[in-house]
Amino acid sequence: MSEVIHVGSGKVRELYALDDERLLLVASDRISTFDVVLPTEIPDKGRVLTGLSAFWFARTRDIVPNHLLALRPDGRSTECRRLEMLPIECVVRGYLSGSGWKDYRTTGAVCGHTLPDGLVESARLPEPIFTPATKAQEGHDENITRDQAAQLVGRELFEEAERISLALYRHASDYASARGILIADTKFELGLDADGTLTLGDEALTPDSSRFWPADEYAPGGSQPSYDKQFVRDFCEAAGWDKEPPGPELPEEVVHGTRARYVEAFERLSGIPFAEYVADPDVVLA
Ligand code: Q0Z
Repeated sequence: MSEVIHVGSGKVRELYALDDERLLLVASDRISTFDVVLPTEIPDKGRVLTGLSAFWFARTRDIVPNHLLALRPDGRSTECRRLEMLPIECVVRGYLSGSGWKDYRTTGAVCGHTLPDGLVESARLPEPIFTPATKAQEGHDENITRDQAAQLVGRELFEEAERISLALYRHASDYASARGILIADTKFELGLDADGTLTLGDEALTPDSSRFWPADEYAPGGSQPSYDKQFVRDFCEAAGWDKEPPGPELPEEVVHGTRARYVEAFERLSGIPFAEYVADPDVVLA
């Protein structure tokens, strides 16, 4: 007789302990926008994110080992190796958006990277940059300098985390841009396994852990549409919602349009029909 113990909740995910070495990460169909979880679910969203993350884990093993042990047949649950997570978020930015744009506009730099003058919002950076952030218990993660991050994890681990994060981003962003999706920025969670090996955990290179933009609509000089959540944002804006909880219920056409965008991202990136993933999640690992 075994008990599964709930050990954590994210906005849209749950974490359970399977035993001393293993966790179960479950992705729900909940969706958040403007930092609020909406009352309406997007069917299959959790499966799409779990499948995409597993797809990337399988294809980045030569860059860094990862925590994935098995996909459950439900397609939304991942059995993973328990890691000792680093106390920093490993963010990589290839484009100037969100807090990166905000910091550049006010200081000309992001996390200690001084950038060229005259960059516009959403500009592609000359080189991708590693921009670590603190892990906030509540509220937003805060960008920190490379020296602050090195203080938190030690110089050697910091340099390895930076090298791995940049290599992952370069691999994934090249791959995705050839398939019509720009990965503007992304957040990795790295941890140490029992042997002290730096290992990729959590979810990786999904639209929930990254900014995905449609490549064919890319137009620097302003904000870009979100690949996955734009219908939801547009609806919320048009509904006049004040962005304080609770959020609005989504109408059927917004739910269906948004589900279609998630499935499209999965199929474009993996090259696998989503129905094949639902029938047998292990197809993304081949
Ligand atoms: C991931 C999170 C979620 C709430 C801890 N392999 C791992 N080893 C140790 N810790 C984690 C992982 Cl993935 C870990 N989170 C983020 C996920 C619900 C928080 F589904 N926290």
